Amino acid sequence: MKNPVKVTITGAAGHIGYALAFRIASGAMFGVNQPVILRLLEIPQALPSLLGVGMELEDCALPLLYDIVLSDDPAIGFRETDFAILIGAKPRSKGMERNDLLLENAKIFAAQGKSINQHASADVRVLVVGNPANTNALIAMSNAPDLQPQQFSAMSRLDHNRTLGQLANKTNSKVADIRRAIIWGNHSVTQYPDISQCTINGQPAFELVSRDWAIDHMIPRIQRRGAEIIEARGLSSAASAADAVVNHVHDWVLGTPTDDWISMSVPSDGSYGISEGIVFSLPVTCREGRYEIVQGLEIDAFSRTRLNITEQELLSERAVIRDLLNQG
Ligand code: NAX
Repeated sequence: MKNPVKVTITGAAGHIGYALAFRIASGAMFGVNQPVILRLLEIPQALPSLLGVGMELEDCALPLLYDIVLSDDPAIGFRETDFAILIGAKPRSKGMERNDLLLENAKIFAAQGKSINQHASADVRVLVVGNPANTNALIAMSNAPDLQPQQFSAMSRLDHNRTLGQLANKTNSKVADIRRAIIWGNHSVTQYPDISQCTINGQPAFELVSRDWAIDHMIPRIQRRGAEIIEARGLSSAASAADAVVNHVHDWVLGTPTDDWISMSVPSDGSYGISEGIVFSLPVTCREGRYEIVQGLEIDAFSRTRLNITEQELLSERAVIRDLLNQG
């Protein structure tokens, strides 16, 4: 057996954390030959519940799970960790304005960025899930000056998977036969789910569905899928979000298939004319634990308009939390 990888989950007693921990510990993220140590981090009020999660993990007697650390201290939670999955965030409460939510979360992610910088493995990979995920990732990254920006990402894989699901459903095809979906931009209602590059069994998606269907039905549905789930379940997406976390980290570490790419929110490097200094969802391929932004895709006038809208939203989010950037 290999040496265990250490994985920190913040907000581990929450809905997504609860759905995620067991999947990581059973081998879904890194494969069935890779042992793991889980470092589960919570706020003090949630420690009793976290203790219960720890007990259940123990009761699974999972052969790959070498150790479980439960803590409310980031210095312990992030100690020498290889993967930091930042799920814990402040939810929007009644009467809270969007900017208040941004600022409240900015404080959490600035502190966590500093702590990761100080305590995590030098090669740590960070995935931010807690909303507003893209801007939280930007804050964490800019508060970790000893780490490379490329070690930070935010999750748009759930939106990517939702796009595959919708397209498979509409075309009566299998998800496994679809390639090259893209989520551009922010994990929010301005995101742009793009199927213009998609193929289904090698055939361009736009030979099987109309552009009008994509514009009038698919795009708005993906953009508002989170709300649709809440309406149906009375709770927000948890299992599907945990599954997307597994997919995101799995592909980042173990690589993407040769004929496909995935969507990851990563620090913009100016590709596709997107401003640098924001965390933007883009198509990427992964090899040997590193991602590379797919280059050279054609951006038509419709796509450009959509890219601009979501870019502007991220720039305005950044303006709200500007004071918390580069505090490292
Ligand atoms: P829950 O409220 O069930 O759980 C959040 C947990 O985080 C709680 O147990 C809380 O005690 C803990 N927490 C809060 N602040 C913390 C801190 N500073 N350190 C450690 N733990 C802390 O929410 P859940 O349904 O699990 O969702 C978590 C986050 O994921 C939310 O911000 C949500 O909006 C976001 N989502 C992001 C998605 C994405 O695709 N990027 C999709 C799913 C989800 O909506």
